[in-house]
Amino acid sequence: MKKDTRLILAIDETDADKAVSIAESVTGSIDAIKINWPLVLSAGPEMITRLSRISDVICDFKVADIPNTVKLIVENSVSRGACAVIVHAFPGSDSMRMAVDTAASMGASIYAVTEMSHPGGMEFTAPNAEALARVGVECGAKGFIAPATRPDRIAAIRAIIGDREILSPGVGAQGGSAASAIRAGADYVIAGRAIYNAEDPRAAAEAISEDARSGL
Ligand code: NUP
Repeated sequence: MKKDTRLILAIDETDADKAVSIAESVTGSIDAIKINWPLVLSAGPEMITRLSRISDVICDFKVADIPNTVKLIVENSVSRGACAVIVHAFPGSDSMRMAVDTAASMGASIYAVTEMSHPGGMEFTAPNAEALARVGVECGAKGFIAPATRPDRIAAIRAIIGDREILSPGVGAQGGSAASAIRAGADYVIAGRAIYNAEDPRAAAEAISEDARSGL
């Protein structure tokens, strides 16, 4: 994955052609595209392949399952063109290790969710975020998801994971600041609605990326 703009676009736009045209319009202004269930369910898993011709694609499937099911989901995502898959750490180290080993055998990477960015993330993920990060470190995750809405928590996760990567969602629509997230230790910020709902997605992406880089 490039590390030029420090910005990952979350495309939760559910219209396939619109999603592709937004992806094309922001080429060069983002480092990767993250897709999630809304687009895959509405436009089909071939969207992974279609978007992977435009940019690196991270599948945010937040996989939380037994090792065999994790393996099948990661294999399928990577064989369709994903360079990385996001998984939950709470199913435990056997599931996490299976995710990491499966991705690694195909030249891809795994990112593990720690504390989630929405208010409900305080209920269950926040009290367990450090332990979730430790599972990811022990099992070889390439990086972690930590909330731009709570930059102090990015710093807390950074203290546990050393130089592994942090991708930070919650910028824009959820109220987080790109500069603060990067300043707290994130490598990349993730933004969705603030870009794909903007009148000029490219200009919106460039503004967020500039803000992110100002935090370096
Ligand atoms: O903690 C998380 N928060 C979060 O928003 C973990 C995530 N993976 N996400 C995802 O990031 C969320 O599912 C969505 O795809 C994107 C944020 O989108 P937006 O709030 O910028 O529109």
